[in-house]
Amino acid sequence: MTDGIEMFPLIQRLDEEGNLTGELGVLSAESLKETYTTMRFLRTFDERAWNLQRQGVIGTYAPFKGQEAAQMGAVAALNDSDWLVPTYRDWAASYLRGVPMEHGLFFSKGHPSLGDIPVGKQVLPAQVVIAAQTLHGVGVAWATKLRHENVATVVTFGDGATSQGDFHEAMNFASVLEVPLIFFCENNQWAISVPLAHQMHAETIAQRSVAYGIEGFRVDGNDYVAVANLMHDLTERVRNGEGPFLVEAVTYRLGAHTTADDPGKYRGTEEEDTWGRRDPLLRLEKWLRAQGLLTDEELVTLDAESEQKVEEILAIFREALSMSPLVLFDNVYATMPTNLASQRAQFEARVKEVGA
Ligand SMILES: Cc1ncc(C[n+]2csc(CCOP(=O)(O)OP(=O)(O)O)c2C)c(N)n1
Repeated sequence: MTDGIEMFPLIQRLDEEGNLTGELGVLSAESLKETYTTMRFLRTFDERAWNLQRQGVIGTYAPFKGQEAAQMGAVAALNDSDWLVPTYRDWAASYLRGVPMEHGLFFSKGHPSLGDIPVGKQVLPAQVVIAAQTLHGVGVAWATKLRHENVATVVTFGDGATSQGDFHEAMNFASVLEVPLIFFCENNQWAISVPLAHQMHAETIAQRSVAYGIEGFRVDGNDYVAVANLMHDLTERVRNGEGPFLVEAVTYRLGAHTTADDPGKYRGTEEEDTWGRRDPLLRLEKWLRAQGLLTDEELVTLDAESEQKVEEILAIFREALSMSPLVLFDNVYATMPTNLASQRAQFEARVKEVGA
């Protein structure tokens, strides 16, 4: 049997003790401080979103705590004309591409603005159907190739998505068509309650690339320095027509699958503690402190600023909730069919009656 771990050794540049084991590469100490600031804000947002669900303010929410470095690294090298095709947990990646953070809350609330991508931002709305976006990613990348646009597309998905037929069709199609696409798997070890070992008999997801005749990579997904540098290289290479590629970012979902899940039912605290020590924020924090670039006082300021930003997002979100429920009928048909028009009229009467 092929030894996937030997064939695809884990690429790492910053270890969990915060020691550099490789070069900073395309990154600088200043840029890493900025990255850490953004990560800290994203963590604050994610934890607040969890609490908002508990308070009944939003519906089901899929936290990304622990996956910040993977998601931020996945898009680190993209420029304005490149595309991101994300899944439902990718609020950090989408935010960096210009999707306002309140969209994560709209999505949980079923708010009609959940898919309103700002004009000019090359991001698809979050996908819930597991692995479906891998096919959309191929479509986007193929379109850019046919138009000779010379742009890169990154499609993100979980380890569970690689057990779906869509993923394999997408890999095959992308490879045959040689599209400028990077398949970016956030291997967070669990597909809800199903561990990776119960999903596949292979040792790594990266080795799946071999079957499709493309190059694969396995990177420490909690190491922003490694992920960002790898994605920088691969983005350049897909622009040069060398793609597609498969990246397995080995990470961990530190929290529950969603706010409707209890991981205590299927995994132990020992595993969670081990991965807790590999937290992407911790290692970056350790490195920045060792460089004299981060102090306790600055952390207090960063937290206050993060809280302030989250409050601003919440204000926008609350304002958006005052929208009439009748907007559910907008943007479906250019000309509304009569049966829908009659349903709208009934609903409007009911809304008036109950005063919603
Ligand atoms: C086609 C399809 N089948 C089943 C589901 C139900 N479902 C929601 S999340 C999930 C697990 C996905 O795991 P993974 O791809 O590893 O992503 P993660 O949630 O860990 O980020 C499943 C099976 C779904 N959304 N779509």
